[in-house]
Amino acid sequence: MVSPFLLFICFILFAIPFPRNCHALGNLTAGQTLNLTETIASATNAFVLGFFIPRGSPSQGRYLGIWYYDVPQTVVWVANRESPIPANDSGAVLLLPNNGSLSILDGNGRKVWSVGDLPGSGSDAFAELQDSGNLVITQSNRANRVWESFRYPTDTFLPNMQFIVNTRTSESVLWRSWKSPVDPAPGPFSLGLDRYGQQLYLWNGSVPIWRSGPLRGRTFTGISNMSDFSIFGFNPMQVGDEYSISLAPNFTALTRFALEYTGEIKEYEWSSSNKSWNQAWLQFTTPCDFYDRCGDFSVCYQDRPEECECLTGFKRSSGGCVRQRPIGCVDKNSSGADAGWNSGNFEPLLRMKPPDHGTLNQSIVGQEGCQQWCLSNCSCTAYAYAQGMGCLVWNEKLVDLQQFMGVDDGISLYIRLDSQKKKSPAVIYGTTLASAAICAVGLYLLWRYWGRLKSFSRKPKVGDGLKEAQSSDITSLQLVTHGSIGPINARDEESHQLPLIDFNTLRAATNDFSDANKLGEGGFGLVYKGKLPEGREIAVKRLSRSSGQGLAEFMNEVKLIAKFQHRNLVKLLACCIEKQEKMLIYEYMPNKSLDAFLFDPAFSRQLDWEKRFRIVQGIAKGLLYLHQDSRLKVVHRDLKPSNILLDATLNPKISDFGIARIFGADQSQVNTTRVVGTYGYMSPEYALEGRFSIKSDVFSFGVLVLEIVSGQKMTRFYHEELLLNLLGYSWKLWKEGNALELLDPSLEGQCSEMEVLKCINVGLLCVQDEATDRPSMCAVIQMLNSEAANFCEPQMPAYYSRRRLLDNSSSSSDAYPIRSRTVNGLTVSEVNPR
Ligand SMILES: *[C@@H]1O[C@H](CO)[C@@H](O)[C@H](O)[C@H]1NC(C)=O
Ligand SMILES: *[C@@H]1O[C@H](CO)[C@@H](O)[C@H](O)[C@H]1NC(C)=O
Ligand SMILES: *[C@@H]1O[C@H](CO)[C@@H](O)[C@H](O)[C@H]1NC(C)=O
Ligand SMILES: *[C@@H]1O[C@H](CO)[C@@H](O)[C@H](O)[C@H]1NC(C)=O
Ligand SMILES: *[C@@H]1O[C@H](CO)[C@@H](O)[C@H](O)[C@H]1NC(C)=O
Ligand SMILES: *[C@@H]1O[C@H](CO)[C@@H](O)[C@H](O)[C@H]1NC(C)=O
Ligand SMILES: *[C@@H]1O[C@H](CO)[C@@H](O)[C@H](O)[C@H]1NC(C)=O
Ligand SMILES: *[C@@H]1O[C@H](CO)[C@@H](O)[C@H](O)[C@H]1NC(C)=O
Ligand SMILES: *[C@@H]1O[C@H](CO)[C@@H](O)[C@H](O)[C@H]1NC(C)=O
Ligand SMILES: *[C@@H]1O[C@H](CO)[C@@H](O)[C@H](O)[C@H]1NC(C)=O
Ligand SMILES: *[C@@H]1O[C@H](CO)[C@@H](O)[C@H](O)[C@H]1NC(C)=O
Ligand SMILES: CC(=O)N[C@H]1CO[C@H](CO)[C@@H](O)[C@@H]1O
Repeated sequence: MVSPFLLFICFILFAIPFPRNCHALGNLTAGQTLNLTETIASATNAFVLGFFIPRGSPSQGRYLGIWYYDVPQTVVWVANRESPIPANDSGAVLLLPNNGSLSILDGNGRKVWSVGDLPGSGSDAFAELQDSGNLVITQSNRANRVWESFRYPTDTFLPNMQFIVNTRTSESVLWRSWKSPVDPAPGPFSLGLDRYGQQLYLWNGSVPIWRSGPLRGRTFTGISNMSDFSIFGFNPMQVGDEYSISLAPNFTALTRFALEYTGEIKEYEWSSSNKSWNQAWLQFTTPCDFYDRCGDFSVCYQDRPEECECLTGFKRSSGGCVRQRPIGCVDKNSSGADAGWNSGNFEPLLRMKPPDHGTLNQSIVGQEGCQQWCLSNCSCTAYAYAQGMGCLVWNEKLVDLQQFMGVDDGISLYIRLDSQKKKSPAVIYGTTLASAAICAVGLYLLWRYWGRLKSFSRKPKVGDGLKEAQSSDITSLQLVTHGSIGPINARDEESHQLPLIDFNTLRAATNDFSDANKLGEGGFGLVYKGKLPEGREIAVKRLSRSSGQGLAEFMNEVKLIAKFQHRNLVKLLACCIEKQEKMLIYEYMPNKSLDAFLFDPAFSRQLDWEKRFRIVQGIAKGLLYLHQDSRLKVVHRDLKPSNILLDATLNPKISDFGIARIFGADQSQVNTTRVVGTYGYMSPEYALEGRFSIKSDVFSFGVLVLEIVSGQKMTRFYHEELLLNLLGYSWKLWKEGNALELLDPSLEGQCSEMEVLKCINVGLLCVQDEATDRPSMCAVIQMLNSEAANFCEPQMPAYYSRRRLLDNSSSSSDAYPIRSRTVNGLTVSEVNPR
């Protein structure tokens, strides 16, 4: 007698839950079947379609599913979720008939599941699993798409999928969780766009438990720190009645968003070194993320002990808060006269998740217009305006309010106050910046970063002197004319608001700009370490007063950085414009800049290979964001180790945008007669001919990579015997197959040869002489992430051959045929085009 338990074990051992490579058909044509052990693989073996048994399933029923070819047991789609093939049925097949629909037939030929009505005689019906993971049924020689699995997802959102809602019929494509880890049947949780197409909701049954907030540009306003987890963002699109949101194209990382059976949405990234999925993001990070945690007119604060607090002018009641006094607004009567009109009295709340049930009007442009729209209706309780989102107004209750912690998170929400609390509009939109702005920006900063301090009122009051200087306010000071800054067009102007901070606060913070507090010199100014009275450390960049050109650079930097949100770009916290002084206040980086580590023998050991590789990847991501993923196309022009700051975890941040240039969408190259940059990092076409493009930054990036690998400073390294600079020397070693000799000796024995070679290869491709030969940052990131080590063979790097030519005529020990000139005693050098 064999015990049933042993039988069960044998069954588990011998059943192949995920058949693979048994018989990988490429596709199904009309009349073909797929049996229980056969599979269909996509063209480049990214995904597999076949029958599987969920691991640990007690019933051992079989499901038709799609899973990753290379990644064990990660099912991304299930067909017959509710009707598994019983374990004792070995005769079931998937059939693509000549007529009828794609069906699963059990051993007795009964239809268990079917999709896609093939009209007429579907003799050329064709089912194909695409490399995106999409199972597509076509007809009429593949011209006519009858059905695709991406329209009928289960619990996984893949990079090429779209969130879709039909704005006419309100039908939405829904993701539905599994019932349990072993049962693919639909569970209670579903995810999809709401009927207005504004935002994603997660429902438990029919009750919303989470929402994303509407999109602003490419990020969701209701998700905290979103730029950290998705540098590519999401793209909205309207085609006919269909509104869709997709991940930006060319999203290459092996990643997926899964709606877990627990109701959590998790983003996973595949780590090929760990051979495991790493959780990259989770939608519930604080209790405030749960839908409507606090009730009506009540804000959820994740950092306060009370958590839920009423809005100003509201008092606690059951189910949230209620208005203490009526709003005091009389609707315009039919003749349009506005007797008793409430003329606009709003309290701003920063970094807010937009409340639910807003009405979005994207044709209203500008905050003023949005406010007017709200004022024109007495039932309007709040409004919010942001570029890339439009004007949102709320006409009833405000529910699901939350204030975020991240500086760039959320939007500014303007809550309508009752008329008794009226404040002078002059304070809110005062044109005299000086008094309003300067007197209490300290308070503002206090609130902004230390809102927890009990001694301060719960929320910032306009009367506290809070003043958000928008970039338009700065320009209205007429410090600078628009034309001199670059092609910023009005459409691109973000409504990002940047606080002003007053000069005396900064003077106190930096100990009167003492030498002891000096951190270094950047383009056009000195940088000081400062400490605000409350203890926060800041870095203050003070523009040298003498440099006339500095002003344009200053405005350039303010405008640029205020718009950026990326973990690999340094964050601008505030600025100061007072009398002759122009200062930028940044987050303070305790680890200073990359060159302080890399080129100092005492510290370079701290940068082991893993850290260096992460730094290379971080810089690449930051640069990609500048080149194509922010709303602007920006060429940095001065990428070098001293402009790469390192935070406490050695995460790199690109800084110093003093000479960065914004490119118009259709501009790919600019000619200039004023070449500014740093000796050693400028591409030849820029240094010699004044032409620059994003490929000039790619060149500088290549130099940086070679410096990071070798630990050698470009401008210091010169091989006396070979008469070669760092680029030429690297290329020579590469050509001879000795590239590993370039590696910093302090790294020996502790790193992956493949990664090192990959970096050197990428570095050499980036420093090629011809700009068009250099890869884009997008391609660089793909190469850095790829498993292969060999890409294109790099051509001879820039400056290599020129050096050779010069050898005969010159015995200068300069590595370059460029004469540098220091401007204002700073690290910026200028080269005149020839
Ligand atoms: C279908 O799959 C077969 C391999 O089974 C392959 O030879 C053929 O090219 C595929 N057809 C198409 C249109 O992809
Ligand atoms: C499926 O078909 C292949 C050949 O096409 C055959 O070798 C295999 O045994 C079949 N499997 C089942 C379960 O029928
Ligand atoms: C599978 O087992 C069930 C009962 O356990 C039985 O009713 C059914 O006929 C069996 N099917 C096959 C194909 O043997
Ligand atoms: C499909 O074709 C089969 C024979 O080829 C026929 O028996 C069946 O009725 C057809 N079904 C439909 C829906 O046309
Ligand atoms: C979903 O709803 C059910 C009851 O309707 C409840 O028991 C469960 O806790 C809810 N789950 C979540 C995550 O909200
Ligand atoms: C690999 O796993 C370890 C621990 O499980 C983790 O600390 C590390 O970050 C992972 N590495 C990657 C590249 O994900
Ligand atoms: C509208 O208000 C004006 C001014 O208060 C008043 O003269 C007029 O009669 C009102 N019209 C109506 C229809 O109430
Ligand atoms: C949006 O605002 C414009 C201009 O104020 C107005 O004409 C339009 O009717 C509004 N759209 C909606 C849907 O309210
Ligand atoms: C105010 O808004 C409400 C809700 O959207 C709407 O029903 C009402 O007609 C609006 N009133 C006016 C005067 O526009
Ligand atoms: C977002 O970032 C801020 C500071 O950068 C941090 O305090 C907060 O915890 C982060 N929030 C989430 C959800 O990660
Ligand atoms: C830049 O100069 C090159 C020649 O050096 C010329 O072909 C090109 O048109 C110029 N581009 C612009 C934008 O002026
Ligand atoms: C670099 C890269 O892969 N670019 C591709 C991005 O996607 C568009 C369209 O989807 C392709 O045309 C590009 O080649």
